[in-house]
Amino acid sequence: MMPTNFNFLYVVTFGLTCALMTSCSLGRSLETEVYSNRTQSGKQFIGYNLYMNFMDYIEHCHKLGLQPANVLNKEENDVLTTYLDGNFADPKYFWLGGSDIGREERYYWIASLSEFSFTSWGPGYPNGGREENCATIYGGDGTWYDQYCSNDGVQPLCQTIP
Ligand SMILES: *[C@@H]1O[C@H](CO)[C@@H](O)[C@H](O)[C@H]1NC(C)=O
Ligand SMILES: [Ca+2]
Repeated sequence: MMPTNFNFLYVVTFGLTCALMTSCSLGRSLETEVYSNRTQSGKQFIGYNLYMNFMDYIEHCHKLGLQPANVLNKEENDVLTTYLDGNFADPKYFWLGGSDIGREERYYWIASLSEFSFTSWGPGYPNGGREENCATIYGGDGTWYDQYCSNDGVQPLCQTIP
């Protein structure tokens, strides 16, 4: 009797607490996560309806046992774009796990430190010089843009480790 009531109260309290917060520590089990289709390499992308800067984004993925997203070819960018366009509301700008910090104009993937091979930059991008050093993707059409790493209005995009 006692344990049952206690558990019920706990679940209700915890659920309400989480519902009132923009994020909660055990949010992963309560928040609905939609995974992308698998790419040919076997990985899946996972986007979140959260907004944060680049450093918090890298930490967000690692905390969940995931990697910041890296997009290695057109097939991966197409799978990702279909997923983002179909599952998220505009403006749907997401972080990619790539930066040119310390290597201006030579973007590399944070997870592997390898330089971008495939890219999907918008015409004229990246154009932010030393001010904008972190990569984003617009989910509406799969185009990439450089952005201030400190911008806290961009959504996190992680991937499973293939
Ligand atoms: C998986 O791929 C199909 C065919 O392209 C697409 O219609 C569907 O929306 C995709 N699912 C996700 C979750 O992206
Ligand atoms: Ca730059």
